[in-house]
Amino acid sequence: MGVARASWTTGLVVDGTRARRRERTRARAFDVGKLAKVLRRKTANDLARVFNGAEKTRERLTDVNDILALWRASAHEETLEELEETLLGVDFGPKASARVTDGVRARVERGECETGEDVRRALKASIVDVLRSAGDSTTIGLNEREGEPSVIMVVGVNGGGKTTTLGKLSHRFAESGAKVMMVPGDTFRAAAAEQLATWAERTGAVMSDSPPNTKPGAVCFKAVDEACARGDIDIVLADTSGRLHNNTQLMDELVGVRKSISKRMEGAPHEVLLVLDGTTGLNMLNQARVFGEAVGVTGIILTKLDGTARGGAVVSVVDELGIPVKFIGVGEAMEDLQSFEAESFVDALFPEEA
Ligand SMILES: Nc1nc2c(ncn2[C@@H]2O[C@H](COP(=O)(O)OP(=O)(O)O)[C@@H](O)[C@H]2O)c(=O)[nH]1
Ligand SMILES: [Mg+2]
Repeated sequence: MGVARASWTTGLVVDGTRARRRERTRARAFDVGKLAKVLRRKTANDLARVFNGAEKTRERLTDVNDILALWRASAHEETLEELEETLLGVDFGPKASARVTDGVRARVERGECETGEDVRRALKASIVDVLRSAGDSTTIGLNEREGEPSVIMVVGVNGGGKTTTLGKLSHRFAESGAKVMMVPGDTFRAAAAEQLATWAERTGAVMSDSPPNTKPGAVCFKAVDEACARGDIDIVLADTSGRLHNNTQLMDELVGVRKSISKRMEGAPHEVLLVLDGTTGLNMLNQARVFGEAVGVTGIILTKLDGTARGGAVVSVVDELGIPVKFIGVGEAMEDLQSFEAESFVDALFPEEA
């Protein structure tokens, strides 16, 4: 991996016609399957960061150890109720807490839980079941048509972390050898394009450019057009507005942006990622539903898990919306975006006792 990656990255900074032609050849050779594999492999290395990111939620969950220390299979109902309470305390929400606890109860009743440690394993397995029920978290949809870029649209309310996440995604794609174009589709906030341009510079991405006062749909249409014409772009990352004068207007605009992208490229966008602020816990659910219905969200990115004891909301969001979490944000730095893998996440919440 090291050598291939190095040559990719080098290709991103050289300029001039020959270099560009070379990049184009590389872009064609760019292998979607390979990228998916890289993203998956990264997951394993991510555990430590997830671990730190989930610290506050984990602290709150140490109650589980105390509860399980008193485990007696003959009096399990009471313990299961206490477990459910603990899950509620980290924002699993009533529905997901009940579903997880039911999963544990089923395992207990099948005779799989003799000891407290067995129950702990059952609890973790039950949470993993819920997290996996919404589909595959570990892959992202990419364009499989040769020579064409993949288009990823990022949506969510203001302040949730969209633009920052775009920067982190750009970094991650660049690390995997992809050439990225960023699209300033948030035309509502004056400083949004500048913020995105800073991220583009920092991560070696191309920034698409539109004349002032271009409508967001047209900004995105033109960007996809430009990416196709250049021939060296692998991933187009489109930022969008998180606030307009009212919600209906915002949703109409996002639907319009989506349509403009599809109009320029059949099958695009290949992913519509919804960025949700993890610190808002269960409050994010309604918001998520509105976006989900309007623009057909294909994956969730939960940000700011580093600053919250409400990390359990991940489970609730997946359960309620049936949409997989694909990445989590665990800090403000470029590296602080982690692939979401159910088992690693649950291991981070319930580490093995030393
Ligand atoms: N601690 C922490 N802060 C984050 C994370 N993601 C974004 N932020 C911060 O949240 C604030 C809003 O982010 P921004 O990307 O501008 O949100 P947008 O309005 O949705 O585009 C910024 O101060 C970011 O640095 C994260 O995962 N952890
Ligand atoms: Mg923004």
